[in-house]
Amino acid sequence: MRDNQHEQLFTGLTTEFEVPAFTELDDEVAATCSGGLAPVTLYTDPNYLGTATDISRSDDNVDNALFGSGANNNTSSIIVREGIWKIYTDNNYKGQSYILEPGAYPNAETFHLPDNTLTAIRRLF
Ligand SMILES: [Ca+2]
Ligand SMILES: [Ca+2]
Repeated sequence: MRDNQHEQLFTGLTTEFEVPAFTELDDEVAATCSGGLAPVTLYTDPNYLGTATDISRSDDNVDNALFGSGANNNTSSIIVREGIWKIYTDNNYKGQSYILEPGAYPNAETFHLPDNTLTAIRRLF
């Protein structure tokens, strides 16, 4: 995605929080997913499979703080249980980004970063 396209997307999201692709996190999904009850769980495979990494606070490089988790540059699905979070392709909250609200994001298309690129995540609210 080009930078100006991204800026347009970001502006639209921050003003209206229109996130067309994500699905509501229902009890059935929550009950079948691995991982704990952290605000966010990152999964290395689509559909909440693979290695789960619980995120409880902002992290400018998921590879540093969660060494061995496999989340860095391998996240392919995400569950957000609470809060508004922004995800980034690069460390220190840089690169492409996308804002997530509570919900279930079963693949990279739904969280709008290229697959296997997520490196940083910041809680906004
Ligand atoms: Ca992956
Ligand atoms: Ca990355």
